[in-house]
Amino acid sequence: MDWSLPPNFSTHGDVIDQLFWIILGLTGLAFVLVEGGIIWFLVRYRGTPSRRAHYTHGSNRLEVVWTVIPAVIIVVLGGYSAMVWDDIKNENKFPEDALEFTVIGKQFEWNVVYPGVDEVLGTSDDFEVRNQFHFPAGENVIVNLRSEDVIHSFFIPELRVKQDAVPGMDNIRIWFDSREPGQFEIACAELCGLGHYRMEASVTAHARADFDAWQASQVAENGGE
Ligand SMILES: [Cu+2]
Repeated sequence: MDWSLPPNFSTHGDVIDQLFWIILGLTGLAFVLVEGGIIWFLVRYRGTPSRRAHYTHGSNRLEVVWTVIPAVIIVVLGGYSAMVWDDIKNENKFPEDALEFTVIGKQFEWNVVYPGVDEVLGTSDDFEVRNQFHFPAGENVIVNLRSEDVIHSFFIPELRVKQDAVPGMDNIRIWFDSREPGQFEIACAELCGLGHYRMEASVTAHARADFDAWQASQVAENGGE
């Protein structure tokens, strides 16, 4: 059984995974220390007829130590997480050379609007494909995420990208890349109705030449519309 994280294909996934493992390590260590302490105290100070109970006011020094250490860890982790978040989510830092798509979630499918050969959305050669998201690997991708009805969540684990699509919010944008070609899926990660379980789309990161060939085949099929 593969219990670890799914393989990471995206550039920004490295630092997300690093944060994940740091937090898991710290919380895991705290878990072992606390549970170990509970068991040790249970055994060490178990009831013994010959020993009387002892009343203590505790130790100020100990309490300061075990309050300050977690507080410092949380502030450092919070600051670091905020920096990572800003690098990935801040639209002012989005790459300028990205290829843009629009993905529209609705009960219960994902429709992808492609910019077409001119690579500009909103022009006459745009075309739409249902439940298939194709894009070139090794290039930056921006997705304008929309919803037609209820809240859906656009989740591609291998690309470390997850974002809610919210009806009425027409300004949600996310960027990511896939460093290598690969085959993934978008699983809707927000319970959105009875058909939620079947709301999935295939995701293909192609080598550039393969993406161009796929796009040409789509344009031919749709009569250039
Ligand atoms: Cu959904």
